[in-house]
Amino acid sequence: MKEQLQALEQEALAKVEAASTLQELQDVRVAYLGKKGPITEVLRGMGKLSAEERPVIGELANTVRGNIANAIDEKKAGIEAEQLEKQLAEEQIDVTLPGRPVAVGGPHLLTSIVEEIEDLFIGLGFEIKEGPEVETDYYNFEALNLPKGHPARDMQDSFYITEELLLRTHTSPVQARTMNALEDKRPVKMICPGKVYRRDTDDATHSHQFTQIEGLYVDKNVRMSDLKGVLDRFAKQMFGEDREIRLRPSFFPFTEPSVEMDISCKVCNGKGCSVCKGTGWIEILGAGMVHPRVLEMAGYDPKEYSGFAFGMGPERIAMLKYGVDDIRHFYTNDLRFLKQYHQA
Ligand code: 2U9
Repeated sequence: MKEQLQALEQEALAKVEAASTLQELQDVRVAYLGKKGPITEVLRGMGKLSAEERPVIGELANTVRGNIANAIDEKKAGIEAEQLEKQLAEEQIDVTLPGRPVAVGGPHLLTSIVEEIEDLFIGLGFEIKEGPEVETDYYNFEALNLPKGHPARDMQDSFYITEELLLRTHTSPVQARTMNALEDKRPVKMICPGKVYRRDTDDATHSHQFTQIEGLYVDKNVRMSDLKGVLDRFAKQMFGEDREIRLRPSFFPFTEPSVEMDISCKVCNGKGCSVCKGTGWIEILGAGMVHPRVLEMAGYDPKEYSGFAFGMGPERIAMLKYGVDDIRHFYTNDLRFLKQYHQA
């Protein structure tokens, strides 16, 4: 039995030595020291031994078991140290390497243009107001002198949600709401930038969703000359101090009289070219004196108060200012387009 135990020890120690992974080591531990292992087996047969032999074999069996366990522990520590070393070598960080560049975004061209226009009008004393994109029929149309049956209210032109609710087709309801909400009918001097929606087929110059900036100034004695002065400042600050403006008669249901404003073409300086289609002028925005009925519906006495209003499309302003040839560029988010307009 003594030889048997010594042979087992040699065999187990050789397997421990040969093990190269923690799993192999664990297998050796189970095979030799486990409940069903050969050493346990030997100990079980001790009953058959003589009284003199029993303590000797018992002690030897414990020694053998201890030696194997120690060898396993030692080998385990060795394998673990090796693995740690390997892992540390693999995960080594070279702190002297330069960092990877982080891609930094920038404002969208449309955002920049809207902010530029906002800053310009804040400088002229206008406040910025915003309102809901889902509007009532009343504020989107009725309050703006677009009574039921008016062609602009056509289901074909607007995104209706219910009979009474629709996606706003312009930002004008924000002005109507602002005037209406004032109990004491104070002067109003505001611009409202925001998204608007129309049932249009998208092409190079049309989008079913686009942006508007509208302005309103209501006070006592507001005149057409005030409108002209504000628009002239806007045109010069936006497109260059050497720009001229001209106002042409037009029609909008919410203004009377109504005008459209052109600026002199920057490309040809008014001589006529392909950009201005030979006219020397480029249309920029619409405007007019607020219709007395619109003032009245908002609770302002048109005999006491008057006002001017204007509306423009920032996409169009950006297209003219930066030579963008397709309105869809603003909405398809091609980085090759957008990156051209990021300031460093
Ligand atoms: C109130 C009273 C009057 C807003 C106005 C325009 C003229 C205009 C268009 C320009 C191009 C819209 O972006 S566009 O498609 N707008 O020409 N808008 S006057 O007049 C108002 C608004 C609110 C209470």
